Amino acid sequence: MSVVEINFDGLIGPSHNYAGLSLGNLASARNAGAVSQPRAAALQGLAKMRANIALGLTQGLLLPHDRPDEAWLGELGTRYAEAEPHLQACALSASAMWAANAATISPAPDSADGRCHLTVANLVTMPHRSHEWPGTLAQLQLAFAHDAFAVHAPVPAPFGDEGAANHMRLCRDHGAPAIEVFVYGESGGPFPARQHVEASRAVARRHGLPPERTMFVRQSDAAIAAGAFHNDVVAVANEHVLFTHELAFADREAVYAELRRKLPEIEIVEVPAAAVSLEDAIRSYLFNAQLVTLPMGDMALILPSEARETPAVWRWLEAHVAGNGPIRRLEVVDVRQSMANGGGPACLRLRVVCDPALVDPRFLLDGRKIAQLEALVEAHWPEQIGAADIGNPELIRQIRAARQALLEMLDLNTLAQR
Ligand code: SUG
Repeated sequence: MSVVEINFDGLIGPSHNYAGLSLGNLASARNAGAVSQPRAAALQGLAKMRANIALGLTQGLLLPHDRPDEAWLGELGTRYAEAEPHLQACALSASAMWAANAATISPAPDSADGRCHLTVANLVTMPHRSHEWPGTLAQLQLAFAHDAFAVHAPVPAPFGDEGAANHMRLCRDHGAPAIEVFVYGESGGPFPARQHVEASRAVARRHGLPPERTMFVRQSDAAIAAGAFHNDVVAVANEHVLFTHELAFADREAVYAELRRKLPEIEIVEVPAAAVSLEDAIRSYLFNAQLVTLPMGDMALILPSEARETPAVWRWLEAHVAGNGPIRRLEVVDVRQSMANGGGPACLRLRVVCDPALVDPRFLLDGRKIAQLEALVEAHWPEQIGAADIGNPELIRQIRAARQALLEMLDLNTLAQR
């Protein structure tokens, strides 16, 4: 089997809730204290995975982590039952669902040693995400145990790294050497810039990327200030297409010129601010879409329903598809439960270009396995979690039992403590 792009989606965990933990993520702040629906959330995510398989795409899975994270609380000198509410919320967060933040991937064609390199993100900027990395590392070490892969531990603090959400590959086709674009932030006014350029440079060095095929691009301060806490909220790339908002980058002319010089066949599809404001782009998550190549070679954009409900966004998309642009097809998915925490279709997936035969099959999905997962979620995931439930021991018992049932179903009990 040749090299393909696999989308590994994070299964939305049984502890999914709205604690308003992410400064600079407007949806998370807006929904702080709302009642979440973990069961419906996980089913929405699974429906997206099923739809992508139906499109002919290769689908993988990453698992929710062991929550609440007692190991992390232990390092802080406490336990869940005794911790203050804000630490309880951080320990309980299901934020590992946003697999685009799990790691940065440089596929084999891009690296000097011909291996596919994966660096787990440290996510140090947000306390509730800073303890994801050990669980992610454990899963990636299992899934990518073949020596065609090199799985790296995170870049050390204080250099914040948020993984593939700030990384784009541009290339003739998935199997060809790519220009890897690392997008970093410097300041977003009241909001933190989560991706540090030193972290991006470290990842590129570890992955053995040739300098002539690597770019470090500064995200615009305006984008961060408007709520684009990751680059994948304002831009997405697939093969030779860059789909971006006009205000995504600090110096767009220089970025486009360098990209055109490095990859002459590039198509840059820029959405002008006059057609779609940054505000509409961020509210609708137009760019947090999965831009994918279908088996027949044409490109589809897998969008959240919020994009269809935002008039300026939908108008722009319909005009693009009616014209001669590279995006030929629009697929709308309902991931509202994740969207309400600022996670769209693209946040939920980690892309790895490789031969699927080299991946541990326990992390790969087909329709039958998705049906089993749906039944498991129906049986075990809590129906809802409100702010007052966070300290409820019965809820915690249910969350742990749900994950345990998942590990047993997938034959992944070795992840029990992670
Ligand atoms: O890191 N939300 C996530 C959303 C991540 C989206 N990922 C990408 N854009 N790739 C975040 O801000 C909210 C959790 C809470 O508020 O309970 C949260 O962590």
